[in-house]
Amino acid sequence: MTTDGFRVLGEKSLIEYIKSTPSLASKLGNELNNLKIKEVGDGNLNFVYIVISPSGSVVIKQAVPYVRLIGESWPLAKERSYFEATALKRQHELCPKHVPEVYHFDRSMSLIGMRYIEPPHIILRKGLVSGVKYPLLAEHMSEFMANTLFYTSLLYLTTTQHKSAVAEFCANVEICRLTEQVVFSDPYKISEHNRWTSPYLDGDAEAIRNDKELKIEVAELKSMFCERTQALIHGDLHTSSVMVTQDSTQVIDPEFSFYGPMGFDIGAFIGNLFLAYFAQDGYADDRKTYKEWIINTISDTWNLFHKKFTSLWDKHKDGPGEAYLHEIYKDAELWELVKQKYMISLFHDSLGFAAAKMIRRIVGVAHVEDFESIVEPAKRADCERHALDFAKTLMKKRRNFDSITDVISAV
Ligand code: ADP
Ligand code: SR1
Ligand code: MG
Repeated sequence: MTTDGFRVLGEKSLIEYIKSTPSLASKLGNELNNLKIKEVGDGNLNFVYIVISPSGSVVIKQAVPYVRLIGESWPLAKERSYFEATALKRQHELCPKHVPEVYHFDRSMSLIGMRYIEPPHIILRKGLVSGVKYPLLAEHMSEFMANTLFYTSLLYLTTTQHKSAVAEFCANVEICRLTEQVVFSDPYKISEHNRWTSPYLDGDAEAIRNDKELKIEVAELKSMFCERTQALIHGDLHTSSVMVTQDSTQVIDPEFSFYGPMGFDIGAFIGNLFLAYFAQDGYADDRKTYKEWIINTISDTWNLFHKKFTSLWDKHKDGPGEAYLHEIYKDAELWELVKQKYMISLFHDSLGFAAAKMIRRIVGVAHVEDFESIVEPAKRADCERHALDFAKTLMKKRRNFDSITDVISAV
């Protein structure tokens, strides 16, 4: 045990912990003698245990003070767990259908107890690799993003409420710095952590490091990420942060949350769907119609988000939000113009961040199963190169796209 009361739990000590924690024991019906425990943490950072008793279940997630993917040589504040628990609770309030309930949080142990998202839920990325269609995905994800982003922005909050929330989440600084490094910096320079499908992509990785136009664009995106406190964002909304069935979508893992640019979440989700799209050509079976489904899902996600977000804005136009005071913007034509300007700028931000998230997964430290599951390196590199080329165009030319249909045409 460290002086701050933190100790890393294993399966045995976890049972003792649960026995002495009524809020967890009660979720297991207080039947604690034959618990089934399984560590399932396949993410990059933390340990996750599924705990099942004859009459209940719970998931326990513990942050350790380093990056699990790399090991203890890469320290990372375990205090990220506080921000994950706080964001999970807030997002659950704003979108209860799509965010698991938090049952318990222990700050000194960096430990969260939450709802077990039971099978047949699987991680969305795995479904995308297997070629499974999720007909409600765009509907659900647009709902999650519209609710969590709108209600935590100045379109809904007063500047006093917003500033105090911004101040609280500013302390999640270490994890933001990790994103600054691995998304916006490392892929554009030589870094010991970078890797790619070598030797096939050696030239492509070097071309990124020498691309002046791209570097100018990524600097703009990085400064937006660091400076813009637009809303409480999830901060890591890729396809492994979403669990799905045919009729349910659950968003997990908001430990990267802070007040940042909304486009970072929208871009993360859309960018990871594009990665899934470009990976399809590397799989053995025919994925033609599946690729069409992914493209339609990208398009529906943005269009539905646009519709839901602007509806919330209309609904609350004379509410507490202090960004656009009703008294000033009540003229119908002006109101439409204001919304159009806001949404097109958010669209361009989202495309830029989508591109940055794609590039980092191909030439940076953390890769994705979509490509990693393509065993033959030459084939994998071909798919990755198509994705990289598209991402570079998207980042550089994002302001030229007027609609998601234009973007799809460019694919
Ligand atoms: P990390 O922060 O390390 O990325 P995640 O939160 O992504 O960890 O969780 C890692 C894995 O644990 C997920 O891929 C998922 O399989 C499983 N998991 C996490 N939370 C839950 C949950 N509430 N219910 C069921 N499985 C979960
Ligand atoms: C060392 S980078 C690890 C990555 O995993 C998380 O899911 C985030 O995307 C982070 O960038
Ligand atoms: Mg994760």
